[in-house]
Amino acid sequence: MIARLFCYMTAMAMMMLALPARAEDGYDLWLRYAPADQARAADISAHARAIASRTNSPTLRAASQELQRAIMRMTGTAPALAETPTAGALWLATPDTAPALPVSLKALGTEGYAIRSIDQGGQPVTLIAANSDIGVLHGVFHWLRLAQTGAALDRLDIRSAPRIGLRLLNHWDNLNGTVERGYAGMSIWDWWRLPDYKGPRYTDYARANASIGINGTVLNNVNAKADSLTAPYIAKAAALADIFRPYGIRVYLSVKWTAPMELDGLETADPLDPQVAAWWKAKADDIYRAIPDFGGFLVKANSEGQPGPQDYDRTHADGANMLAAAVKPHGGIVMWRAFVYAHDNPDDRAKQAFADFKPLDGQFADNVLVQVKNGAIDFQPREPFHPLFGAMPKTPLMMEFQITKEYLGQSTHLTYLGPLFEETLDADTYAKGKGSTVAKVVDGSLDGHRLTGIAGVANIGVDRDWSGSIFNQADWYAFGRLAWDPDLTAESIAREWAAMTFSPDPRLVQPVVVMMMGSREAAVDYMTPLGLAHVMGTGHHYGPAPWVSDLARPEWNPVYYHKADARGIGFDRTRSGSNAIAQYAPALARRLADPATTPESELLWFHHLPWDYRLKSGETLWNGLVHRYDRGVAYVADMQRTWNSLRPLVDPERFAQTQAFLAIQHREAQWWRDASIAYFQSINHLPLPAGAAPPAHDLDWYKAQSFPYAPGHN
Ligand code: BDP
Repeated sequence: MIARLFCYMTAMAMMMLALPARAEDGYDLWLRYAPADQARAADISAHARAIASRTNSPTLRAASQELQRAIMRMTGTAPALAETPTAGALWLATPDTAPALPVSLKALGTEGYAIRSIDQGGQPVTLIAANSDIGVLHGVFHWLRLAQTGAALDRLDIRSAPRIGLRLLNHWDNLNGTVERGYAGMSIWDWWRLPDYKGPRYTDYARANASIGINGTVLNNVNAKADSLTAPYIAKAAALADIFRPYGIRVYLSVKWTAPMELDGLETADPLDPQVAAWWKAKADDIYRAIPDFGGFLVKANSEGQPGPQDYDRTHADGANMLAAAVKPHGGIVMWRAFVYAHDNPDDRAKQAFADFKPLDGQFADNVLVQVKNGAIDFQPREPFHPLFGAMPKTPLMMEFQITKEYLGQSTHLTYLGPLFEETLDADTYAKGKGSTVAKVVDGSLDGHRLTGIAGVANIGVDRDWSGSIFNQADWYAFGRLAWDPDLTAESIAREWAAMTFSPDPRLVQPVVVMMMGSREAAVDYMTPLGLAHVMGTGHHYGPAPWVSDLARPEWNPVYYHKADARGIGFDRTRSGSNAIAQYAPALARRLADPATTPESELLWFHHLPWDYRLKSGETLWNGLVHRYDRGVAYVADMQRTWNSLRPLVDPERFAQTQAFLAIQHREAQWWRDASIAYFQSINHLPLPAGAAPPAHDLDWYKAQSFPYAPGHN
C-alpha cells in the first residue's frame, strides 16, 4: 500500500516536472531553465550535484537559490547544499570564505569572476570564485548560461570582468505610472503602493538584470518631476534599493533642475548661488541617509523645454559640478546629458550638442560623466556615431542607447538592436588615429578614464513579457551583454538569447538568429534608407510622415531632415551646407566630404544629392531608394515564412504572439514603403523603376492617417 502510494506520488511528481511551471508567456525571459533532455540533464546533474558555499550573505543566498531553482527545473533533481566542496559540486567562493583559492582573482575587480573545473582532493569540482559576493553571483549566471545553451560544463577555465564600470538602465517612467516611449504597459514601479507593497516582480527584475551584468538603474524619467526628491518618494526609492542591493544593482534618480524652487521656494536655481548649492547638498544627505549606496543623479537640462543652468547664464559644467559636489562626499556621481538643442538656434540640430559641450572639455568635476546619445539627432534607425565621441578626451563620456524602440517599430516590429549597438561601439572616431573606436572612448581605454559608463533607455513595463514582445527582450539582453563586454558580437548574443529563450535546438537557433541579424537593416530599409532620418509621425513617432512641415520648431519637421525638392534629397552637412562633418576627426571628415567615399548607408545624412545620382550599384538614387523600401518589406515577408516553419519547435503562446506581430510589421512596412514613395514621387515626379508596384493609396490617404492614442507619447 505504502509502496503503491509512493509510486503514485513519484508519477505525479514526474508529471508535474514534465509540465511547464507556468504558461510560456515570456515572464521568465531568458531565465526559463527549461527541462533538458535526458542526456543533457544527466550532464548538468553531474556538474551540479551540490552547491557548496560557506556564507549566507543575501547575495550568495540569491546565487544559491538561483542555482537550486535552475538545476531543479532543468534536471528534475535538487542539488545538495554543503559548506565544503564535494564531488561534482559547484563551489561558490571568495577570498573571505576560502583563503587559499586555486585560482588567481587578480584583475577581476569587484564584479568579475573566474569559473574553473578543478580537482579538489581527487574530486571534480566547478569553482566559481570572485573577489566579492556580487562577482560570484555574476559567475553563477554565466554558468547557468552555459548550462542553458548546451555548452560543455567540464574543463572550464573562464575569467571575465566588465569593461565598463556603470552599466545602467534609464527608466523614462513617470510618477503617475505612465512611461515615456514605453510600449510594454505601465511602469513597473508601483509608486503609489510603494514602499508598503513590494511585489515579486521587483526581485525578478533584479535577477534578470544581474544575469546580464547591469549594475544600476535610474528609476524616473529624464523629464523629471521635482516630487521624486520629496521624503515620501525617497522612501519609495529606498524600498526598491533594498530589494536590488543583493543583486549588485544601485538606484539613481533623474532630477529636475528647478527642484529647489519648486519644493522649497528658493528664488533661484542658479548653480553658483550658495543657497542653491546648500539645498542640493542637504538633499543629497537626505537621500544617502535612506539609501547609503545611492548611485547619483541623471540630469536633462536646457533641453526640450527643461530648465537648466543656462537659464542663469551658467554653463552645463557649472550645473553638473554643483550637483557633483553635493554627492561627492558620499561617493556619488552625476550623469549630465548632452542631448541639447535650442529652439532659437538656427544651426543644424545635429551640430548643437557638440557646439555646447566640446568647449567644456576639462571643466567637469571628476565625478561627472557626460551622457551622449549614440547619434547626434535622436535614436534613429541608423545614425552615424555622435561626433562628441572622441572629441572630449578630458571628460568621461557615457553612452546612451535606447533599448525601447521609439523609432524602430515600437512594441510589434521585430528589429533586433544588437547590430545597431555593435555598429556604434565599433565605429572608428579616428580621434587618436585608426582604431580609436567608440567602444574605447566609452570604456575609458582611449583616454585613460577610470570612471566609465553606458546607459540604455529601458523597454520594461508591466506586460507579462516585460518588454512588449518576446523579441524585444533580446534588446534588453543584448544591451546588458554588450555593456559588460563591448567586444561581443550581436550575433553571438542573439545565439545565446535564442537558445535560452526558446531552445538550444540548432534547428531553431540557426533560423531565429538569421531573422534577428537582418531585422534592423530591414527596418532601416523600409523606414529610412540610405541615411534618411526622422521622417516619423509627429509626437508619437509611429508610422511615416515625411510630408510634415507645419510644426512650430523647424527641427521638429521631417522636411527639415530629408530636404527633398524637385532636384534631389538629403541634408548637406559638408562645407557647402551645415559643415557638421567638421565636428569629426579630420581623417573621417575628409571621407565624409565626398559622397563617393561616404558609406552609402549614411549617404543622405551627409549629402544632398540629385535624384539621378548614381549609386555604387549603378542605379539612380531614386531607383535605389525604391529598391531598398521593397527589400525591407520583402525581408519581413521572409521572417514570416521562417517563423511559420518553426511552429513545431516553439510553444503555442509565444509562437502566436510573434506570428501576429510579424503580420503587423509586414502591413506597416508596406505602409512605410508606400507612404514614403507616394510622398517623394509627389516631389520628384519620377516614374517607379520597372517592376516596382505603385503605392496602394494616394498621398492624401496616407496624410489623413491619425493616431492620437498611439502609446508612449505623453
Ligand atoms: C526623444 C524622445 C523624448 C525624450 C527625449 C530625451 O522623443 O520623449 O524626452 O528624446 O531623450 O527621443 O530627452
